Amino acid sequence: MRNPLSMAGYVLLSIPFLLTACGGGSDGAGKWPVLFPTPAPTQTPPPTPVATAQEKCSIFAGASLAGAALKEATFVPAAAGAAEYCKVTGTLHGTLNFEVHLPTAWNNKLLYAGGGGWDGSINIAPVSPSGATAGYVLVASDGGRQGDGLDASAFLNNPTAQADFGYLSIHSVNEVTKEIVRKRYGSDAEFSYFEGCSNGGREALIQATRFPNDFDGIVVRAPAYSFTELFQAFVANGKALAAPGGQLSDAKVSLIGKTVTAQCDALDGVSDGIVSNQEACTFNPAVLRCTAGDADTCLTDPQIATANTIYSELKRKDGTTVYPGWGPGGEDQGWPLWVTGSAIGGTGLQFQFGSGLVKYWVTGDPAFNVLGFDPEFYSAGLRLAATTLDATPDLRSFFGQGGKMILAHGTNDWAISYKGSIKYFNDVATAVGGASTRDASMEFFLQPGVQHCAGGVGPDTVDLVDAVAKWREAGTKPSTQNILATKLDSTTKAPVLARPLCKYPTFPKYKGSGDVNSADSYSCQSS
Ligand SMILES: [Ca+2]
Repeated sequence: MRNPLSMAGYVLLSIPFLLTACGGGSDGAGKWPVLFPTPAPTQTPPPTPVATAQEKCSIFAGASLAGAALKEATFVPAAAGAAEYCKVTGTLHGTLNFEVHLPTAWNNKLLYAGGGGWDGSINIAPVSPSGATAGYVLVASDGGRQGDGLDASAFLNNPTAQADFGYLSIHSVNEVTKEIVRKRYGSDAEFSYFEGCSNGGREALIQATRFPNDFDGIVVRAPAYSFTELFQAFVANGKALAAPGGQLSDAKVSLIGKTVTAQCDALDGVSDGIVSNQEACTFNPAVLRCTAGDADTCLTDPQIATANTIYSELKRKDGTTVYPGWGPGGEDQGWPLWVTGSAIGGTGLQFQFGSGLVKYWVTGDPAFNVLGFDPEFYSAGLRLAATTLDATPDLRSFFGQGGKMILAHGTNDWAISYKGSIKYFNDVATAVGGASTRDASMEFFLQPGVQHCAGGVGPDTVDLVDAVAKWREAGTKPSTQNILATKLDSTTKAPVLARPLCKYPTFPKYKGSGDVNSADSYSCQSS
């Protein structure tokens, strides 16, 4: 479907206009010499009118393109420092919705922003600051279902929804977006990037492994790359909390958080409230055991058991590891939302997500008692779910096409453990033929004191889209780019502290002097 104001339409409309201007028309060719005496003056034809950015936007409204039904096409003028762009929305097979932003001042590149939770809505705001400001075509989608990001009921006996959420939606929408880009700009994106956190980090790794040619560079933040293993750990933590006496009040959680900070903060050379030497931080909840009755200043044995479940590896009956467990730090900020649920007046998000997988994907029973779930009894169902949901560490094809990957994870993440990312990073080395092969195309950064995707006491703002683009386009490894992680004031958005972003396994260590909030006062060290 073409709009009459498209470029082609202008050319057709302008022919009669040219003839009229030259005095031509129906008088016949014989009169032309009269109109053009010798020597003929130089004739400058009127310029071919160029469609405005608004007109180039409007052609997408209601159009069918590459199997997608496009809906809205809205021209959004520049405002509050944001450049003007064309917002296009659309849907594939009625249930997979997407949104594309086409900037008028395009940098010839594309950035796909990953989703979160069980998706259900579109969040097109990139995590990295340059994603929104550098002129990228932005793309985002809803994973193939609509509604609350905690609700997995759409996946019950629904292979289309399962496949879209599991591995297909990003690739499908990306194919449509390529056509939109060609139509809008007359050329393909020179480079395409993907950035996602949480489930969006899983999507990033699914793309890299299943569709290795879709993106030139991928930023993977706090990835839920193994839904089935992570969610088994969620259920195990929920069972521990639900055991008699196993729940933890906010006062107890605060006690744990403060104890960890007191024990580990100075291991990085400065008591600034941020535990940066995470590797050296060990915490045994039993040090808080009550000796004279239950009180807010101590933990009972069932409460210690809950904490130990969370901090320990989750193992099968045969002793093999399902999930590496969580490291200590930031409990007082993360547990009320993710673990105990006090921040949301009910069940923690961990158990809610775990319940969704058990009820709607593995057992197929919405009434299933998740506290009674035995993963080993349902091992076949979990394995089947893993074939749709989980990413492998085999990045050979992605690396082979020149793809570059940055993996980053906050050490105070109480949704997804940074230890899972360490495991993934190690597994990639095995899968691609060694650490040196991996390190030529992938770098990994821990983010001290950062909670899930953002927030926490640590510096949580870091531009990894800019970093991966420099790596892919200029060959500069992120670890040589002097990347800073900053913490922004929640109101003014001004940086209040900065640290060097340190490549795993190093951490920012205080030099012993200088402003504790300045990155110059730190260097990346491994001990
Ligand atoms: Ca510290």
